[in-house]
Amino acid sequence: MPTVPDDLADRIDRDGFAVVPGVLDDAEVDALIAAVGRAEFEATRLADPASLRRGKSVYGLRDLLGRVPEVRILAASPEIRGLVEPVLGPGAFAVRGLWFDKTAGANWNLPWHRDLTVAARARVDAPGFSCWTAKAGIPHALAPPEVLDAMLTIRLHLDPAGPDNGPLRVLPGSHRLDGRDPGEVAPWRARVRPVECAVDRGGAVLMRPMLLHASNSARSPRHRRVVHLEFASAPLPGGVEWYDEVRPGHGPGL
Ligand SMILES: O=C(O)CCC(=O)C(=O)O
Repeated sequence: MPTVPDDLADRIDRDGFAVVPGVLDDAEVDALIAAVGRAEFEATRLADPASLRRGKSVYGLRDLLGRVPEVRILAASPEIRGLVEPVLGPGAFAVRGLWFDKTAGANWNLPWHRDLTVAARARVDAPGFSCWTAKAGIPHALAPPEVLDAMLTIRLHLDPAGPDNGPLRVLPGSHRLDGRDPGEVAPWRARVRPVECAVDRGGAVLMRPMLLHASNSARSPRHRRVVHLEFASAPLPGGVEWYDEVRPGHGPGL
């Protein structure tokens, strides 16, 4: 089990992120690489729209909770609950899973942004939700800030991420909008020094989705595989429903 820092919830509240080493051991990382690798191979073979592509190269997969039973089990495991519950409380549940890789064939970069979308069971034109779209057939919308503020993302690193392979960069504290426009980036860039999240294999980055984050392409591309899990602890407002809800003790194999 990882050592969960006593001040984890305070750090997430203040900085919007925290790096926690040693969440998964080598065998758990190997098992996840194999399980997600199989799902990615299958999605590629079927030209499944859930696979994220750059040219011919696949660099990620959507709906990981629905497609990879091992990830569903992981999201409800004691290791992950031990990180989620201090921040979101015992009623938290996983709502979305994504997979990202960065390779020589798909050496992508991402500009500064916040994660503002949620996946829903169906489109409902409720107040605060906008820009509905379908991603791999799943309805997604921009969500109200109060929904995003109450969420937590855990990015589990299956390869080391360091200065030369495009690690996640964050602007500490930028998750606190204090009424400002979520689209605002320049004032934060001018005021806050970016932090590079170096993470070892098996470590995790916890972050609020509203935290401004970015990543450069890798200087020396090699795998940089990440299982990205999003958690919430309350129903969505206005009759919108989460696309998925994974709790301990429910679902296949748990
Ligand atoms: O893995 C990364 O570098 C960033 C991925 C990400 O933040 C995103 O897609 O929003």
